[in-house]
Amino acid sequence: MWAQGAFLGLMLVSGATAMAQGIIHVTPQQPIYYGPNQFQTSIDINGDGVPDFTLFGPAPGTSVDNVVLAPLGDNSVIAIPEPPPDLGYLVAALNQGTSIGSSLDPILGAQWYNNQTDQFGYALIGAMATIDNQISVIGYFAGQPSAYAGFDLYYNGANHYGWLQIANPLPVVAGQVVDWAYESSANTPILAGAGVPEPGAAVQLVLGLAGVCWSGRNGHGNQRMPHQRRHAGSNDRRSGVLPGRPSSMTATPKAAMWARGAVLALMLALFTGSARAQGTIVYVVPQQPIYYGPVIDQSTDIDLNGDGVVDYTLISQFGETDLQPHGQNSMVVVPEPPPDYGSFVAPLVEGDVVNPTPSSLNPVFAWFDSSTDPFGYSLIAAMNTAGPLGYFFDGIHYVGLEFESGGNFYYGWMEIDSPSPDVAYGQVLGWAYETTPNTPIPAGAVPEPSTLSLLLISGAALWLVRNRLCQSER
Ligand SMILES: [Ca+2]
Ligand SMILES: [Ca+2]
Repeated sequence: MWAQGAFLGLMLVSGATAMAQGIIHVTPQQPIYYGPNQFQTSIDINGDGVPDFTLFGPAPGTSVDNVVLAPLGDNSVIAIPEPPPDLGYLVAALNQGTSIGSSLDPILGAQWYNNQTDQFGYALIGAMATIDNQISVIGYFAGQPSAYAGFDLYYNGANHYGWLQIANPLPVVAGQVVDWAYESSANTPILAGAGVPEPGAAVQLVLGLAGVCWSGRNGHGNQRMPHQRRHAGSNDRRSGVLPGRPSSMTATPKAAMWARGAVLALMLALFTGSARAQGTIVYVVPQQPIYYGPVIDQSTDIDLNGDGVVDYTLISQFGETDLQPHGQNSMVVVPEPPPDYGSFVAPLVEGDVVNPTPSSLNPVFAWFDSSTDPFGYSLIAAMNTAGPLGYFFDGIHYVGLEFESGGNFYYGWMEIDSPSPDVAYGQVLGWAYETTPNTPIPAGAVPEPSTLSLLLISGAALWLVRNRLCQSER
């Protein structure tokens, strides 16, 4: 609220005309997460102190896990009636660029929904139910990294159209309201996603070098990846020595990510020998996002060092996600005290040094022991009737790793983003390991060669890659 006020204040100062008529864009100060758990969040679109929509779940009296959006007052949201015999409405998930206005002709089957439209007073973002042991999900947002809900904000006796961006990348009903915008001019249509300010100069600088040749060519970039992989010497993920740490994967366009992979490949090819001699850290960002969630029956094999031998498997099964080490590999866990069995993966914070004695970090930490563990894996996060289980909620955590390769043991870390405070889902952002055996590594640490050589290396590599790829583009 405060930030929003400050933002509006800034706009008043810097662009009074834009304020008088135009699109107002708002990024909430606190992330607005949702999941099929008890919660209620009021959204005040225009920051006037009057809530305009309520996001909550599960709706009272319903037997499924659902999340709904209720328009308050005279506000409305674009929704699609459920097919008979079901009752109710589903919030429409619009693509970027969809026109939101009084006429909804271009949006098949959709209509404006307000709290007088039916007996419920809300439309579903999504719902999950277990039918014959199978999870069934309804709603239009599940599995969409970015989609828009269109709304009509009614104030000063007029309609003001706008959009809410929702990120719900997994096929579950859990996600986040990212931001929103609305037309301050009455009765003026808005395009979904329109009105977001250009990224700041600093961000463009960071991305600029890598993206200089490939921006806007995401589709082509993907096609060339197999060729580049041969240079990287790894199957399907990038590995290498990174000069810096990305603040977030999602903040980096795919093209820039890909370019970085190319840079890493070259850096590895050219400088691996000397880097190894110093003892160094290899940092890996997976090429494909590794998501996990409570209702996805899937496993993801993780080959930390790209040698073709799977080191860990991330197992998502009904209700929980687990980490399974292979061979003599292990990770830092919190063993459950008897009479309970098993363990939870320990949530290391940045800077915790992964070392032979995890209890030095916390007395309850220990290495996972597959010779005595009854399951063979450790729990990352789960949801059950008692609530959330495990430690991977509410932000970034690290897993401390010890893995074996070629008869030697190496320490490493894995970074996991678990955005929700109580819904067990998230993403493995990346991992790193020490290339010198038996050498402790601080969680979150990435390679730090000497500044000068780093600059030379990255400059040379970037130049080479740029030229190579720009030429091949022609
Ligand atoms: Ca309001
Ligand atoms: Ca491996």
